[in-house]
Amino acid sequence: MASRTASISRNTNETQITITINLDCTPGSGNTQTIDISTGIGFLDHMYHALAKHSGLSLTMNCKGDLWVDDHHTAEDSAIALGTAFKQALGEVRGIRRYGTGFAPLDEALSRAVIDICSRPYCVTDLGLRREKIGDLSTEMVPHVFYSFAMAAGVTLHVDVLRGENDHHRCESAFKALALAIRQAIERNGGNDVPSTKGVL
Ligand SMILES: [Mn+2]
Repeated sequence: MASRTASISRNTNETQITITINLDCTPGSGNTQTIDISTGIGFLDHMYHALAKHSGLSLTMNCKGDLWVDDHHTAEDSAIALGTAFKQALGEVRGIRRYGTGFAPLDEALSRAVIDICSRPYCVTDLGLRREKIGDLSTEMVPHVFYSFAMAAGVTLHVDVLRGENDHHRCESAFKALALAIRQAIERNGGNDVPSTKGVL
């Protein structure tokens, strides 16, 4: 089977990012899962780490962004780069489940994510975060990270935090739910079929 990997660089005046990704690092895949994330925003690293871990991805991400401005460019561009790398690693949408759903609790918080790997970029989120920031990440950037990833990856994505009191828990359960949805959607179905009535995605 062809490996599903990518290495990309994305450089602007605001951020310099390198990513390597391997979509096939679930336990039993024969590939060691390695995750090394550094964006300069600790909580964002924590979220990307959880996303990679529970998606079964190996992911190295290094982002040097203009954090002296604020966290916006770093959060946005790292998500764009991750989506770009994901799309490149996946290649032609063929022989995968395409749809994925994930539910993840974290203590009192519960989130649901639904993904369709369909080349129709769309993103709807309802996260209900109340704090201004979690660590050094502005909570307004969390839905924007999901949006930016979905646009770059070319996926339809719906993420809802269904309940929860603690914003760290709400946010982390949302990323974990997305991870489980991705893991299901990219799973090989043993065939080579394009999973669409159109015959192309
Ligand atoms: Mn945590």
